[in-house]
Amino acid sequence: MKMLEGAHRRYNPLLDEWVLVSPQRMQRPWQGEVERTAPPAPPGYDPACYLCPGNARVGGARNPVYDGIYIFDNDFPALQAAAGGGEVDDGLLRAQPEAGICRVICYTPRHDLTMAEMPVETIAAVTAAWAEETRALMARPGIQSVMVFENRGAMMGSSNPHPHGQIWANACLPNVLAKELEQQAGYHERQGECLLCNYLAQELERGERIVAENAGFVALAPYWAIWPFETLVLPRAHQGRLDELSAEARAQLAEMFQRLLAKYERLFEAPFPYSMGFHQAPAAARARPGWHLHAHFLPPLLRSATVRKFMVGYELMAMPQRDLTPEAAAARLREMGGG
Ligand code: H2U
Ligand code: ZN
Repeated sequence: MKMLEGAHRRYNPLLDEWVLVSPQRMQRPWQGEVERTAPPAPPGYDPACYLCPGNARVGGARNPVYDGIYIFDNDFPALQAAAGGGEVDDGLLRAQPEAGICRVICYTPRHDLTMAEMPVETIAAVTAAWAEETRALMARPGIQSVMVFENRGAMMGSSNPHPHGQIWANACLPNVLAKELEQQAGYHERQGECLLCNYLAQELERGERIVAENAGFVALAPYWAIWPFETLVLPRAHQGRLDELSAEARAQLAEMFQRLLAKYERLFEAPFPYSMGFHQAPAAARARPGWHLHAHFLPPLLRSATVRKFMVGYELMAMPQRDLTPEAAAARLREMGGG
């Protein structure tokens, strides 16, 4: 396939949006420069951490002395089960109550581990908990979608290094899921095939953006990636939701996450900041059969753990732009070992 060497835009079929790519600005190869600011390793248990076993939370509750995974309702939830108050529908001024549930999931009692450092069995237990939460929350009346996500590192606004993620379940469809639904369902209605199954087949054939593969999952730098080292993790089989994965597939997902995160840590030579989230099929009837489960990893970093990319100026006002091509980013991540 042709590789465009000058400024060009690439199409994101999941969002029906374009990204500006300017490879001519990256003439020089990767210099491997690293500004080391590795913070001191945190302790295994931190008496001041609101997520460690046995500790008091900010909201007043106390965590049990848990020894596996611990999940609780967020003490400061952005969504509330009983949102009320009626609608505002006044010309261009519109508002609707938004009901939902926010949960916090601690992956392990160990305060000091990153997911890259956890045994694959521990990550597999986390994938089982994500699946169970998805099943239980989707079964609640009125819930449209369950978003499993993680903010890691102070740069992404996560104040606490304790390995944890969040789960938000909404009664309305969040913006990004609404766009992905339109795109995936629309593609399936037109072509009679799955957008991401077809995309994955094309990427596997080309190979140049593949980062890692195992029997069940593929991690790749999407053709239309916005963030320098953005990746997409896809099941090879057409699956819609986390709770539809077999135990074997969940173990494969855990292995893929461990491998991908270890690559990122080697690339940046430090535990690195990122946002990760699963896009799983919402309850809407239109979501099936076109929706293909996937996870996005969006690290804000450019060259090292301290050089970040900001989405500002033209990117904030017009469209996202990148210099490093996704092909070059995938090659860097592939080189980081662990295949
Ligand atoms: P991050 O994943 O961005 O670090 O956020 C942690 C969440 O933990 C955040 O949503 C919640 C915050 O509301 N939290 C509690 O539920 N209880 C606490 O005692 C502190 C933080
Ligand atoms: Zn802790």
